[in-house]
Amino acid sequence: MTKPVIRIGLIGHQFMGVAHSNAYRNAGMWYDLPAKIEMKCVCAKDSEENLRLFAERYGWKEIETDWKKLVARDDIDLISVATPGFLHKEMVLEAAENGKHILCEKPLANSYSDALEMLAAVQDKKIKHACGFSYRFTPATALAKKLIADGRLGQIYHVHARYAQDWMVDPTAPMVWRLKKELCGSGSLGDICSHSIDMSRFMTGGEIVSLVSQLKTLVKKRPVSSDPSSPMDDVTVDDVAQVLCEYDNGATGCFEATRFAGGRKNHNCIEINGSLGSLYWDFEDQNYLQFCDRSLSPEVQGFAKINATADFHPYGGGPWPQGHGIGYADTFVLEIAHFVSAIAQDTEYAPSFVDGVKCQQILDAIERSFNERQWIHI
Ligand code: SOE
Repeated sequence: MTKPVIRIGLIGHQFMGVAHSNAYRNAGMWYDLPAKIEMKCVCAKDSEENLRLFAERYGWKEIETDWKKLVARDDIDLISVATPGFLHKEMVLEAAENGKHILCEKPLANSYSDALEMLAAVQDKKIKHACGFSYRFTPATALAKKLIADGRLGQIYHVHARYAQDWMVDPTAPMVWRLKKELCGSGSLGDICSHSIDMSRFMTGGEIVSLVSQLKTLVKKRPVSSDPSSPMDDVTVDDVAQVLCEYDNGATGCFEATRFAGGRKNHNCIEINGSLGSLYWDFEDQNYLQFCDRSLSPEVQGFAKINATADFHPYGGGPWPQGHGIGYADTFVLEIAHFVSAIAQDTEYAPSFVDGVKCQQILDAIERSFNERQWIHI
């Protein structure tokens, strides 16, 4: 039986555009998909010459400089939005209007109200929608979810998540779009705390019901460029976000997101403690899940370091035999393999825009709590 073809239009050709391109190009190689992926067209705000070089290198058949033309084409089935957050809403609304399936990078939008509008636009149409919380597609994080769902941690007491990087710790590092509120919505909060919030929902199934927060901009001005005589420009977002919260299942939570933690390169980690055990996962050691099983006799209790790469682990432990592991790019390959399969088989997909909106609601509450200096009940 011939497989249906899903024709992709990508918008954005920077870091996420490359991650999406690699995933569309390799998903069908690593996984036996129920559909064929056709990398039809890449669109970005760049010269035609640069776009052509990108298309050639990453495997796109055509180029387009006007995203509105791309989302209206009747030979495109799926739009991948890999642009800065300020563009997400208009692109998603237009793509939804044209009946396209949509994968939109995280965070879904630059505000909760925009995210709600985007969800409404896709819900009353027969289109599938995905929000790019790619870390869910790590065998070790999915194993954590399974162990919690199987009751191996018992009652969940604590969620403790820290997402720490250090690419902004140098105050002379020049201005980037991720530091301007009108472009990115928020700083570490939306960029990386969003992953921790989603991961805590994914692993525990719990929802945050109240929170209090602190947001801080540590370096308030940055040079516009690396040129020594460059003028300075204002940073208009948080550099660090810290949150205390409570979940609907009674658990307490603590989050920190910063890009000023010297030595932390992509230290996306989470620990979950329950009545029967604990889990710890760190992206910088992403193929392993640490699990403390309190049902064992005390003299042998402790964190066991599980190599989550065997074929009986979630997602088959990755595309290779046990022990070979996965990398950052593989989570996007798994994410897109699952999304394309959900489209071809008309099955449920998560994380969808519903998860994107839920995360945006928490981000909004975190900003309100800081601005109003009080606990916010969601
Ligand atoms: C920058 O902090 C960033 O690229 C995030 O935007 C990504 O979501 C994360 O996966 C890596 O770091």
